[in-house]
Amino acid sequence: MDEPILKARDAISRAEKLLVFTGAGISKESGVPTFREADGLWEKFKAEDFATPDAFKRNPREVWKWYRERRALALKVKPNPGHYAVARFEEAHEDFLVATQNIDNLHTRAGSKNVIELHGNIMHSYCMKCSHKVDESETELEGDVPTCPKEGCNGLMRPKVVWFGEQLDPHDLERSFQFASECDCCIVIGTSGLVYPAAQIPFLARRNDATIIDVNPEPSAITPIADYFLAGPAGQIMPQLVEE
Ligand code: BV8
Ligand code: ZN
Repeated sequence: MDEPILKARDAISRAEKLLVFTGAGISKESGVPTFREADGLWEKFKAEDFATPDAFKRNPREVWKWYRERRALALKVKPNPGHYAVARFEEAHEDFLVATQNIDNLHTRAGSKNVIELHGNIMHSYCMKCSHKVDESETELEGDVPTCPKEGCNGLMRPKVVWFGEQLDPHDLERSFQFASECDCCIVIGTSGLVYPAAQIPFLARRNDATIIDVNPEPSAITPIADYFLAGPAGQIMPQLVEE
């Protein structure tokens, strides 16, 4: 086993407060596309046309179609060894948090309990008029642009995700920032580290002198502050970090 992997494993096993911060790369080996790579979603679709409040106002039908397709894919795929390794850390560390930018629900399906979904969850929707929430993995909403199932409301439903220009849930963000500012080890997995405010998380951990471990086949915006850059796919690297 490589020296950096052994050292990273040691830092993880010694950590009293362990934070895992993930992005699209951890789900790539499950078959969920990333965003900013050559074969990523933003190569085919413009973020401004699908992932902004304006895009939804202009063309709710197209936006819904896009999210339904992505939801169907997220339901079809399975967590991979990277997600399972993260869930194993939680068994060994009492003070533990996963802060994910992913909306695919795969951390929860892999058994992680303490998860903050910074950008929402594609399995849920809510009414733009009365905020009524629906879990689509249980009830499929009908119509090209579904309307609120609550009697008499008729408001438009939207996916429960955070679009560009929208505020993240202030409570979730504050909790992640607080945890990052206090942790002694932060594992960053599969993110380009370009989307803010989420990308602040590893920098807050660094400021607290936490050991930063970056798992990614390519260097990212986080790599310059990493103590250990473990180059490779999460599904291969992460299981090597789990203590037997
Ligand atoms: C806000 C959810 C304020 C829905 C997403 C200029 C400068 C700085 C900031 C800004 C700016 N202009 C605008 C902003 C703000 C903007 C922002 O950060 N823009 C950036 C891009 C310039 N942020 C916002 O708008 C945020 N809100 O600021 O609100 C506010 C305040 C008050 C009141 C009102 C508003 C909201 C951002 C949320 C955006 N939502 N999507 C959906 O998915 O449909 S963003 C999208 O990017 C995804 O959610 C994703 O989670 C996120 C991050 O991407 P990554 O996960 O990192 O994915 P990426 O493709 O980039 O990278 C993949 C990585 O994986 C690569 O490094 C690759 O090498 C690696 N990889 C590949 N294979 C593997 C692997 N790693 C491991 N294993 C592998 N096998
Ligand atoms: Zn409603």
